[in-house]
Amino acid sequence: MWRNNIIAIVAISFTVVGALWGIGNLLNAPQESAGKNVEGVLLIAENDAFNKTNPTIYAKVDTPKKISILNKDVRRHDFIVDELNINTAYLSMQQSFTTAIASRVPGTFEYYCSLHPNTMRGSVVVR
Ligand SMILES: [Cu+2]
Repeated sequence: MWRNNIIAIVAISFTVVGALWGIGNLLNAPQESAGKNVEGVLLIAENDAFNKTNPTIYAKVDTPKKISILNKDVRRHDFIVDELNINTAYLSMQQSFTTAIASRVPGTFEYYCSLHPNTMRGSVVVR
């Protein structure tokens, strides 16, 4: 009798813990959509230019756009967009930094490398 009660309690405990664990997993279910459909841009800093031509980067209002900056030069570069609060800090050779362009307002925002602002400079257009 006593022994049967113990077994019953242990069985109930397992059931309760199992149920709680299951509910916890449901509540914390990973967001399937997160990370999907995120368009990305890769900017390579090389020979004192971004992607050779410092291309204009386009993004949509209220839609974060992933952007990675990779430094392939021996010398350091950074990537700054003051108005969008983007600043990679100095990247040394083969270093990269990934962030997002995000803006709630449309506009044209200047990007540049603070070490070579004359040759590494372009526009981010959010529309
Ligand atoms: Cu630079």
